[in-house]
Amino acid sequence: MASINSSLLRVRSPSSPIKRAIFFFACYLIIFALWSSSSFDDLDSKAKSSSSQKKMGDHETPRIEKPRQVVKKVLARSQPEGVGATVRRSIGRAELRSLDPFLMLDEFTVSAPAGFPDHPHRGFETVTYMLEGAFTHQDFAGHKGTIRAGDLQWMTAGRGIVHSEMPAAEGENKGLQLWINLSSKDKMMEPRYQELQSKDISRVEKDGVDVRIIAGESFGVRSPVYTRTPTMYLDFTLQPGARVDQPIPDSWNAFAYIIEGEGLFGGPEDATAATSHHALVLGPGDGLIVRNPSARPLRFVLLGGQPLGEPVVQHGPFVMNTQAEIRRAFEDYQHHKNGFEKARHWRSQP
Ligand code: FJE
Ligand code: FE
Repeated sequence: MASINSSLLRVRSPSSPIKRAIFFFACYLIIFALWSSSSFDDLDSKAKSSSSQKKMGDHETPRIEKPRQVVKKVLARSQPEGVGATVRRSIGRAELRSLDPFLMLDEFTVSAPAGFPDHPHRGFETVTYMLEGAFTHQDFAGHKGTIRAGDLQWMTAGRGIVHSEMPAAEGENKGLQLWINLSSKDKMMEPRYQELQSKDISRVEKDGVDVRIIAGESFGVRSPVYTRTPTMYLDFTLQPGARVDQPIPDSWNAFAYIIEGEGLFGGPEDATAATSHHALVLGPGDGLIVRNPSARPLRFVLLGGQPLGEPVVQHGPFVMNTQAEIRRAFEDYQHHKNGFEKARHWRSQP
């Protein structure tokens, strides 16, 4: 074996000087060809890996070409809601009726025995995100659960849900409830729930920015939540001096709601200063720049959604496309039909 190999591999150097020169030149060409093909492979694989990293997220700062500016600033004042509860309504108040596909955003503060006892929904989704304390929900199909600070419940009411939402911890229970409209084709779908515990919500921390990705994508990380109406829901905390550049699809409506602290929204020039409990409607563009020039942390949520562009007829907890559909919703609820069958005998447990 060894002798066969060595004879096959033996290379005899040519004897005459001219033949020797040709031999070395040929060797040089072969070596050069091998080297250049491998280095092109290398460049190619580097290009491939960097583009996939962009998708997968190496937490790089994206470039925003046309930053969105704040076009409207609305203070959410406290108002009574439910039974003895208080909400700060931003989207859904008179100055900001709705922002397609968003119907309402309430920052709620509730201490027992106040709450939101048995009530129906049809035609949209409610997204409840706890900031402090806990809330228990029960519905007429037997779903029951408690969400605590950082947990999320994404409920697609579809054709009908009757439920109660009540505080579950001592003292003040705080959170955000967002209502997202459903397109006409989804309004009568079977109800469904997506529940996420705080530990299941993706989080990225980079350069003084901490983002929890409830829906959509930030710093290359995507949420597992399925949004029937394409939606972005991000919870940002910026340390003093931090800045974030967050892309938002051009065609979407978007707003920010400040939970705590103060920040500069939009810009880089002509940014709008805003403090807690303000909603900031964003104008056209491909992203938002936010900075925290203060000495305290800034916490805000950023919401974006693809507008449905459909007529909205809302009557309390029913949101449909026409007045006739609203009448049908009342009738179905009263007569326990078309999705409200279980409402006949169900009452929430105390
Ligand atoms: C309500 C219909 C409703 N804001 N914030 C009519 F669905 C409600 C309602 C809520 C609500 C619930 C939570 Cl947990 C948080 C909320 C409205 O349940 F109050 C009225 N009047
Ligand atoms: Fe409700």
